Amino acid sequence: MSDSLTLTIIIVAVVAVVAIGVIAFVTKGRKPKTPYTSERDADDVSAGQGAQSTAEEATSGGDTAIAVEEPVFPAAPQLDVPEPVQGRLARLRARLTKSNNMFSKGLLALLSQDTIDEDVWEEIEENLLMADLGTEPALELVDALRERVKIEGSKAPARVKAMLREELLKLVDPTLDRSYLPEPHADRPSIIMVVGVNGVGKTTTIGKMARVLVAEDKDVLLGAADTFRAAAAEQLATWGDRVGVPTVRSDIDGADPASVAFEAVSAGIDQEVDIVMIDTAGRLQNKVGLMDELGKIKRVVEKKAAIDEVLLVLDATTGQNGLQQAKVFSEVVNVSGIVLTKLDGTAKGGIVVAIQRQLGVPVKLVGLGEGPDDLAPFNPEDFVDALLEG
Ligand SMILES: Nc1nc2c(ncn2[C@@H]2O[C@H](COP(=O)(O)OP(=O)(O)OP(=O)(O)O)[C@@H](O)[C@H]2O)c(=O)[nH]1
Ligand SMILES: [Mg+2]
Repeated sequence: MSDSLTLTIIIVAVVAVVAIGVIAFVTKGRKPKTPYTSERDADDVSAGQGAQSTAEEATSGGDTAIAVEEPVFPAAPQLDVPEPVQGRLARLRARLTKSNNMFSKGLLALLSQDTIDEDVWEEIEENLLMADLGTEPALELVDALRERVKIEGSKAPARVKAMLREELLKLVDPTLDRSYLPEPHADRPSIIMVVGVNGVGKTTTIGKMARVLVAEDKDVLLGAADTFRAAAAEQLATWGDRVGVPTVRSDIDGADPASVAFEAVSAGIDQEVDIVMIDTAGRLQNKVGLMDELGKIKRVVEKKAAIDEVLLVLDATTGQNGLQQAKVFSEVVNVSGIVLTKLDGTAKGGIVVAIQRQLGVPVKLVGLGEGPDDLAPFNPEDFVDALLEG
């Protein structure tokens, strides 16, 4: 073998080694941020194959070693990019307007009258009750307004509106802790359990929340512990799939919900996700059965990790009736926050105040429609503005 041939072989070999190194590095750098084994494994396999085929080309000799082509990876599923959460509550204004908001129309007109006599105050109180504010808060608001109108003597609409805003804000209570993201733990995910009667929007809310969390760069895992309804796990998994969030579910209909929840939390710990969200059934043969089931899920999950947050989902359109159901839940599980769904379908925004009063738990999120990003963190100031300007 001539010297020049040996030199050529050495050069080709060196170039091939460098090419393999470059491709392996580029592939690694491209890997999306995902902690989940299924996707990560698939990625690693394709990366490995890319490097291997390149190595084969390189060692087959001659020019092919230099003319390396980009490896072809299997197409990644097209994931949704959820909207940021900031400013979402502003949509409420438009949606309450559509449903003829009671606060803005009736109250302000009444309060701006030249003389507010006893009859008018009664009418104001009636308006507040019709907006689902609840008896006690309605009386408090009327008393506070009467007092202020008496002292200030001003009937200018702008002034009256400002007074109403302030008094409403007090009732909604801006001092409550409304953070819907539990404090992170160093060694395990945060666990959120979602409860509520059937049809209120639990599964939809978890789906929307998974999107919010993904938008906030959190790794999420869902647990389909509603095994009562056959299609429930599929519904949840579909939401998760859209944003690349995995769902732990059972293939067996009617499987023990507590074991599914336990498996989900275990998987969440193993996969080092930030948050595990557990969906639960809203309907069972009877109330006692439902409550027993929730109690069991909680006990079993807590063998692995404490539940950080129990979100109770309530449908705003059921008004005061929903409150009765809510009380039963709060007796079994320690509800730490309310998600008020379907606020887009009611003119009775006062239900926020009634719920917080009766349950002693803050509204943390509100549902504003059926769209995937129609879930907004609850903000008292924006909410009161939406009520008054609808
Ligand atoms: N307009 C409106 N519809 C909503 C909202 N949230 C949920 N929904 C709808 O309410 C219906 C029931 O929602 P689900 O999420 O299946 O309710 P669920 O509580 O999981 O019901 P079960 O699993 O049967 O207990 C669906 O048609 C949702 O699209 C909302 O904020 N606004
Ligand atoms: Mg459901």
